[in-house]
Amino acid sequence: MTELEKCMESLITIFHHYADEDSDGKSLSKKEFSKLLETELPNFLKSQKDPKAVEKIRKDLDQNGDSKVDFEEFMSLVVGLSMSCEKMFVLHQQKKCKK
Ligand SMILES: [Ca+2]
Ligand SMILES: [Ca+2]
Repeated sequence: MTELEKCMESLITIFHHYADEDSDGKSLSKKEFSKLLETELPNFLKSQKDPKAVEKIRKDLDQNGDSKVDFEEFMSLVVGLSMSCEKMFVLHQQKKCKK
């Protein structure tokens, strides 16, 4: 498999690892979502100073308002975070070049 294919597989595996904990394997309940964030994105959570950050993020992601996060909604978190990371990466590269 290529690197990109591996990344996509990881996203799916990680989502289901947490989503399958209760009887509804298609989406992350509040509990499953908090656990996923705490375990898989600890650095991102540390950067959020608001203690209700997880709750806020979940509400923002929940497009269809069923208070669960499905794969599509989870992907918008991954995409959003990846885009901010990419900006940091580019800034970092530019700094390196100037030296
Ligand atoms: Ca679930
Ligand atoms: Ca939802």
